[in-house]
Order: sequence, then structure tokens, then C-alpha cells
Amino acid sequence: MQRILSSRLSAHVGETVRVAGWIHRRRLLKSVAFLILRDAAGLTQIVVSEESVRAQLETLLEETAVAVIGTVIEEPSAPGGVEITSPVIEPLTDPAEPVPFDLYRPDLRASLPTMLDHAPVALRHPKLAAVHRIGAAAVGGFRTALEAMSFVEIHTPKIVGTATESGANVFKLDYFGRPAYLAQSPQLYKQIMVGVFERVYEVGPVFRAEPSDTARHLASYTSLDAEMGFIEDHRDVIAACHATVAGMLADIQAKAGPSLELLDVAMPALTEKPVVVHFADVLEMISKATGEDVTAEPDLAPAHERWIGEWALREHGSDFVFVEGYPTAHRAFYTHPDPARPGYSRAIDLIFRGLELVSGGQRLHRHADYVRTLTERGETDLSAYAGYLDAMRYGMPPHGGFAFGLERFLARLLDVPNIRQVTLFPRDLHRLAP
Ligand code: AMO
Repeated sequence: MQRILSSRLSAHVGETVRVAGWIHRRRLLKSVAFLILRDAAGLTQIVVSEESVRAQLETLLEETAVAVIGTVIEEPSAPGGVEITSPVIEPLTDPAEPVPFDLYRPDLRASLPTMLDHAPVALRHPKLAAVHRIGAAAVGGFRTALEAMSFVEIHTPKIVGTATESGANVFKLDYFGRPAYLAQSPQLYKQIMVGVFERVYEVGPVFRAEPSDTARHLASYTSLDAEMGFIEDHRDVIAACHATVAGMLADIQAKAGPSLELLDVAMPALTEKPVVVHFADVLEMISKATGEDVTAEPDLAPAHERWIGEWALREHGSDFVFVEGYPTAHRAFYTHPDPARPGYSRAIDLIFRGLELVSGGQRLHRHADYVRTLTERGETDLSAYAGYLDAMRYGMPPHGGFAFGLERFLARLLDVPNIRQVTLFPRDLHRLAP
């Protein structure tokens, strides 16, 4: 007999069906017992009146995987408006051991470390699972939006010979006796691939040996990268990034509606045109507003990001604000300076609800500029960059791109204080399992 998912049962009233899932909860009342079955689509109420089936249910603990054959009847008070009666229960595994938490309660009552230690079971909680359904929809939206703009998906090596973002936070490894690193980003490869496809994107893991314990840094996160050629300047990158955010939000709403509802998510406000403010103006505004002169700061501190996030919401009704023009010296070597404003660059960040979500901007594209910049930054041996520099040597158009951290996006979207709450199996200073 074909298995029917919980969400489809209402189309089978009066029929005998087979359902399968996990025992979410047992309610053993005096006269009757209920088995609440959980499958990928939701919950099903199964009414157990027969003595022998009840005795069997008493031996089967929560989270045992079972199949049930029974009759579907209408029951307005049950999930989906139907329930199953006269069940025959077939355990699909040995009876489970007692689980460390009550997964049937509306919220998982456990500390974050306990939840993470028991992630394989904790993630079955409908609210935790909902987080990652929203994540899946966000990634789907990222792909759809970029494909619609003619970006081509690529997959680049995660074991690399050069650090891309900075030398400090790379994981070193032994590569057949040679030193190698885990990729901190697909930066160099996505730029190289602009020379092939003009527009490329990648979804994949990246690795940062973050030495400190913060609520917004992981040692491994999912990077959503894009890179595009033949741009005028970084404003073209902002436009593409803004359209990508719109696509992600649209797909989340279209594909993860029930999860958004379960988690009571307030969808962010995105204005039709991007809100853009220059780095120097941000510091100017903050100095004016707080009375503390921060105009000489080389970067935005977390408190500054929060400030500009609140400003964007107050002044423009937007949960997103692009900051352009970060000081060149504080950005990666591939950053394109702003020819009109010495010291400032065409680098951008996108701040989402007060947290940096995206970095990007226009890149250098002339071979000579790379040689000069790398040398000025103290790189003595450019052979590590040979392939990358070849791409620049043989005709690279003006180009730029951006990268989102998926977990950061989810943390702000779902308004959780710690990025680990929205990461499937977080990796940090202290955690390597599960
Ligand atoms: P950057 O290093 O700023 O830029 O990273 C881009 C985005 O990735 C997220 N992120 C992180 N998320 C979780 N844990 C971390 N340790 C972590 N580090 C970064 C943030 C950040 O905005 N190559 C450039 C991108 C580009 O210019 O295209 C880069 O990697 O959301």
C-alpha cells in the first residue's frame, strides 16, 4: 500500500491508508489512547481504542519510526481536520530509547549547548526543522534570482594553496606533504571564472579559523557568492545584490510559509530601490548623533552597524542598508579604490537589521594593479597567485561581486541572538561534533 503524507490525508476520508513517520507523542488516557505521528509534512492524530494495540503503543517510545494502516475520518479538532482510526501499528525499528527532550512540546526546553550536543534529535523538533526549511528556501531564492540574471553556478576547490581574505584565520592542512589551506572563500576562483562566463555564483562551505567565541562567527559557514563582469562600478554590484535579496525573500515567502508562521517571523522590509550610504557619512552621522568623534575609524564596529541599521529603518523604512566606500587599506587586496576619493574604495557591505550580512564591491582588474597591490601589502612570492594573476594578465573586464553568510542571514531574519541557533551542525573553537 502506498504511503500517504499527513498533508494529503484530507483527500482520503473514508479510505484505508498507510502512513509512516515518528511517534511524536503518545497520550494514554483512560478510555482511549492517541498516537500523534510526525512526518516530513506535519502531524497526524491516530486514535487507538483496541486493547491489544494500546498495549503495543505502551511499549513504543516517542521517536520510534513506525508505519500505520488505518481508516481516515473527519475530525475538525485534529491536525488537518482528519484523524486515523482502527490502526495497525508496524514498528520500523527497534523501540527507541527515551529521547533527551520532549520533542512534542511547543518549544524545546534545553540550553543551547545541550541542544547542539544532541543536534541529531533536537533538529527533529518542528521549530528547529522550520529554521532549516527557511534556509533551504533562501538558498533556492538565491539561485533563482541569480539564474534569472544569467549567472552560471560554479563549484570551486575548497582545498587551496593561498589565503584569500587574510593570512590570520586560515586552517592549515597537510596536503600530501605540502602545506595547504581550507578555502576562506571562493574569491579568487569566482573572479577567474568571470573571465569564462562573465557572471557566476556559488553556494558552498567556507572555512575561517576564528580564534574568538562570538555570537556571529563560525569556523565553517555557508557562503553565497556571486561575481559579475563588465560593470560600471560597485553600484552595479549593489543593484544585483539588492535584486538577489528580493529574490531570496520572495522564495522564502512562497516556499516556507508554514515555517515562517510556526516561528512567527516578521518578514523584513526591503525598499524597491536600495538604500545606500557612504562609509564616511555613516561615521559623520554617528559622531553627530552620539557626540563622540568616530570619523577617523577605519571600519564599522558592531555598534556602528547597529546604529546605521536603526537609521535605515527610521529614515527609509528599510531593514537593509548598503554602506559603500570603506577605506581601501582595511579591505582585501583585490578591492578597487575609489578614483574620486583617495583612501576610500568601491567596497560595499550590506547591513541587515544592524549586522553585516554581505561584503563585496568592485575589484581590481588590471594585472599591474594586482602586482603592485600585492607587493605593497608585503607579498614577496607572487607565485602563490600565479593562476589568479594569469586571469588578470589575459584580459579581465571591470568586475565585482558579493558574498552572503547564510547563517548570518537566518540569524537576523529569525531574530536569534546566537548564530549557532540557526546552524545545522556548528563548528567553532570548542565544537567539532556532532
Ligand atoms: P567576508 O569575509 O566579509 O567577505 O565574508 C562575507 C560574509 O560572510 C559572512 N561571514 C561569516 N559568517 C559566519 N561566520 C564567520 N566566521 C563569517 N565570516 C564572514 C558574513 C560576511 O558578510 N570574499 C569576500 C566577499 C566578496 O567580496 O565577494 C568575503 O569573503 O555575512
